[in-house]
Amino acid sequence: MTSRGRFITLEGGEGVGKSTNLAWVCDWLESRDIDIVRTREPGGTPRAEAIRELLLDPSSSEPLDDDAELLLVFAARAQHLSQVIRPALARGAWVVCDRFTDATFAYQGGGRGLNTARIASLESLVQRGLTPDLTLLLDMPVEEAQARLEGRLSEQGGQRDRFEQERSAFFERVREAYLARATQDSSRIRVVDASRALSEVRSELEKHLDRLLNS
Ligand code: Z5A
Repeated sequence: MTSRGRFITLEGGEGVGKSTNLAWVCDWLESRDIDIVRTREPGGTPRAEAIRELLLDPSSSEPLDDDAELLLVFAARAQHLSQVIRPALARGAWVVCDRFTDATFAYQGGGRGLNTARIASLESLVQRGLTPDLTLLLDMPVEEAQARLEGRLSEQGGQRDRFEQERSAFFERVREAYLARATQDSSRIRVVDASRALSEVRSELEKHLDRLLNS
């Protein structure tokens, strides 16, 4: 019988280096002959990507209700779990996902101030006990991360999405909520200081990946 694959998520506020390090994590695993599925939230399937567009669209004149935002995040997640994550894990692949439910507790719970018990009940409804095996939480001061993001925007252009248009206080609450969650679940969520040089960040990521690989 094929053993279930592992589920790894990368988390953190905007601009902390999730995309940059996710690519490196995938290369690291592939170089060890691990079958991986690289994906992201919100999104990961055509229908879930359509929900992502709705969530990130900064242009709409109609404000998005906070509860509608929360339900859309979980609707996308239900689709992603059934079409991509569960089948991949069942066939023994490792899933590497850019953000997952910790982001909902951080953004909708911390950032928007929604009741975390309600988020937890949607989590159990949609996930039915499935949680990541390892979460790498990239953490750094909000101002420094925003400066990195500014650098990327001025190099590559592009418009700020609906979340990126929030003020610093929102991202401070997001960061606090992430760190509080890491304290509650310290065996799964590993906090990595993302303000350091990439080589140092990666040697710490490698330590956590090695531990998971050998567990
Ligand atoms: N959201 C939500 O509200 N609820 C949920 O449940 C979920 C998501 C799942 C989309 O996420 C939005 O969805 C997100 C929360 C919400 N909004 N926000 N904000 P996303 O992941 O697509 O968007 P993002 O956080 O804005 O990602 P990002 O802007 O792509 O940032 P990043 O991936 O963390 O950073 P990066 O692109 O890898 O790095 C930024 C720059 O820094 C880049 O130029 C790098 O080359 C540079 N960099 C990276 N690391 C380093 C180091 N160590 N040194 C120097 N420079 C570095």
